[in-house]
Amino acid sequence: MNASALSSGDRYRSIFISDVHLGTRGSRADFLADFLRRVSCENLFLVGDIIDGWRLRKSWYWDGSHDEVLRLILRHARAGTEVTYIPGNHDELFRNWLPLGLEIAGIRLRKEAVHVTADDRRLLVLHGDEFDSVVRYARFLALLGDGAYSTALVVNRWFNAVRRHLGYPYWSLSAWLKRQVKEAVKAIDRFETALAGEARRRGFDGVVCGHIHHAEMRDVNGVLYVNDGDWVESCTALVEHHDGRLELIDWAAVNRLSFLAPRRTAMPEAA
Ligand SMILES: [Mn+2]
Repeated sequence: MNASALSSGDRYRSIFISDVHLGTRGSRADFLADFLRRVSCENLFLVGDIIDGWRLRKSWYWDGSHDEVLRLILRHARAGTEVTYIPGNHDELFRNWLPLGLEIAGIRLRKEAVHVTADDRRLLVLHGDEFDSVVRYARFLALLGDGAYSTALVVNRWFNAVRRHLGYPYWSLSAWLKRQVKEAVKAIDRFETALAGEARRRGFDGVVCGHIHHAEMRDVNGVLYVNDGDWVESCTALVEHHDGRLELIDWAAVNRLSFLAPRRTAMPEAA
């Protein structure tokens, strides 16, 4: 056992996180730093889109909490945690380095990984953008929570009041949104089915992925599908307990963190 003694907080066998999008203003790096400071694990899987390299070219946002996330990952690695970084489509510049079999500061770079749980389940770990062709609308659902929908109905009323005033016929924003949501739900289902199917074809008991910013753990035709979510629209991680039990943690909900609160840009603590 080489669980890192980094923190007096919760100790897990494994932790899976993805879609942190460091380098963008939307990243809740402050919440993730808080999480990483308070947990320890033997295996840490970074399941893609940790750093947002696409946006790096256009706009760039970085503050102390983004630094802190990288520092904490390195500290976990130094404390004995096996860290595996699977690049996603937003940090795909790292994919160019995959053939080198690169290992930086104890962090292994892999296109995908295999994880065997304590209760002997073989899991395929990959980001998931390879299956994008089936999931075009999924981002929409993540953006459209219940609150957004009721707001949309109010907006719809005003919108149509203006249209009426200008002599245009009624156009139902809510019906349009409902159609979009239905498409998004179908797209997420296609994504989940495709990834579970891939795991089954290759003889795995399950698959762990990210990419669509939609945390989920469910059985898909006898194969376990797990999506560890994101740290932009929600704050979710997948953890494996020491007996192999898998659990999705909603860090924002557990700690009552508000997404409306200003981002904390606290200076990193002394190492
Ligand atoms: Mn992605």
